[in-house]
Amino acid sequence: EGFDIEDEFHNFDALNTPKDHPARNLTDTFYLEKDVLLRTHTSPVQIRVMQEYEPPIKIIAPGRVYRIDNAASHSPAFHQVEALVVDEGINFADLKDMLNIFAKKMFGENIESRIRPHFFPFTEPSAEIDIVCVKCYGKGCNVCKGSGWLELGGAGMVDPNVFEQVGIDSEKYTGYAFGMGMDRVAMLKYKIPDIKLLFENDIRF
Ligand code: 2NM
Repeated sequence: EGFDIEDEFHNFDALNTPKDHPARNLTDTFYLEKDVLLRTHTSPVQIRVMQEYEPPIKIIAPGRVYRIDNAASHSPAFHQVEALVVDEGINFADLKDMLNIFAKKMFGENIESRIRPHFFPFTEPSAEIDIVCVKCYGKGCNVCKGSGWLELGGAGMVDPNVFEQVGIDSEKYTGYAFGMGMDRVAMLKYKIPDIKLLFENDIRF
């Protein structure tokens, strides 16, 4: 676990996020003052661990994160869990295996999952993982917006530019990372219709 209050280096720069990336905007990120912000993901924990420790590294980083978003179905504070593995010889097959293991442990041995190409500044290649819709089992409905699939999280191989920012030799080491919104995972698993139910201190939650 790291800090809810971070600086731009650990939240954006070290994660290979361009200076003009929209996630840095005042309309997307809560700034307390210049160069002081509420972390928008738990990835700064991974950056701090990679700065302080030599590989092999295998960690999970759970915690609260903050994004400005006034959509009724979203919460300005929510929870992520991210995972990071860095060692010699870590490859995309290792990542796919771990994502499939995670999907099965969380949603049951018979869950169907798929991995789609995606883009993140901090991983290359990047992917998103979907599970088959927990409501309609793939037919298409209002929960999955007709697609039959639900997005579970993002993942990828750590970009060499990130290793360079934290002083890890990208010729020697490779790594994978993945992350997801735990509130969203809980909503899918327990069929909770509104994220705000998780923030009202109702003892049943
Ligand atoms: C995600 C998706 C993809 C990620 C990457 C890193 C780091 F620090 F190693 F570069 N930490 N977390 C990552 C990659 C997180 O969450 C949706």
